[in-house]
Amino acid sequence: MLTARWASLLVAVALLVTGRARAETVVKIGAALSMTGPAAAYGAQQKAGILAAVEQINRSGALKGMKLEAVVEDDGSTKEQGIAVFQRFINKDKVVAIIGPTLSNTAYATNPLAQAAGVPVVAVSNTAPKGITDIGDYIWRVSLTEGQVIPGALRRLQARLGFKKAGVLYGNDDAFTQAGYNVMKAALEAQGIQTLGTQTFAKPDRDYNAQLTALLGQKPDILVVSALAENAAGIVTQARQLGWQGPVFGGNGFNSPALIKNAGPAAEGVYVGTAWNKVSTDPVNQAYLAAMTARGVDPDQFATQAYVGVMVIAEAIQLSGNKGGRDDIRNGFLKVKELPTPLGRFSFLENRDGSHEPAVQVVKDGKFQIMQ
Ligand code: 1QQ
Repeated sequence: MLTARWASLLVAVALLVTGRARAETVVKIGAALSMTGPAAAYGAQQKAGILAAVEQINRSGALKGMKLEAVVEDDGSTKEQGIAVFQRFINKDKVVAIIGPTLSNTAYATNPLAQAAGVPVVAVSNTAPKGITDIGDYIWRVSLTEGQVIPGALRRLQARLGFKKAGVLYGNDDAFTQAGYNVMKAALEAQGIQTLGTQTFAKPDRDYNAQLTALLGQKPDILVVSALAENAAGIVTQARQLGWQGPVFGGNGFNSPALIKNAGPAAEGVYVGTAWNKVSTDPVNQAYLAAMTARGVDPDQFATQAYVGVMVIAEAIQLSGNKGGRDDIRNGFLKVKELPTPLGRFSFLENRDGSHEPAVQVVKDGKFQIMQ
């Protein structure tokens, strides 16, 4: 009788003969994403984008003899947890690249660790213009910065709506909301839009009535807000409750369907510059949408940017002669040019920030619609 040991040996021999047992080299990527805390609205979408891209690339066989594996960990939307996750990725999991962390605020604290260890980082949602890719030559970014999106979006919006006076509200305890505010302030000035008043809040705040009452009392034509999605929903809801019917222009924090879900009809008339034109008829975008739908995911900008983060890593591996080490990937990034992605043709700029065409969207009939 064939013993179990003999049977497994025979299977092993058969697999060797057919070549199927030849182990593929595993290329391990760490993803530090906010699954909990104030940025949790973005993390679930980012995870979905990463898993979809990893599965598609592995199935395509593009990385000959190699297989991508994503290790997803929760950065908790905080610097402290982000640092712990990065340390684990660098020293224990020995990943070859890191995607994330979700917030710029966290990235300021985590990315110097990766830079020092020579582990390439791909930021897929950090939009603070300064202090991210400046950290060093291992830090790269797919997400467009507020500086790349807001001035153009505000110009287009002013041409359409013709506003002249703004009330401004921003979060003063977060690197992204502060950086977004600085960009908004400069863009308003550059366009000759008068800022009647400026108010602040912090992430734990839930009541914005005092700030909104002060701003609305000055009779602005538009409210300009830099906030993460959770605060943004409360701000928009309370502004409508105070009788504000005018437009609200938000920064990147507003680019989440969580805003619409939580604010409901109050979100109608919210405008936001976005890195992703969801309705683009480009075949790469259409194929991406179909693949995500087949997985039961309705992707937002954050899912799409995370998906492109994995695509860019896979492209870098191929461009470095199908080598998947930390330096191979970093050196491969230097060669990524005009890569067709759902975000459009993607290239890295000399400062390692990303470059592609942005768009403007408006909440209409309960969903984001691209402003034509
Ligand atoms: C940042 C952001 C957030 C709104 C998205 C996660 O852009 O922290 O830079």
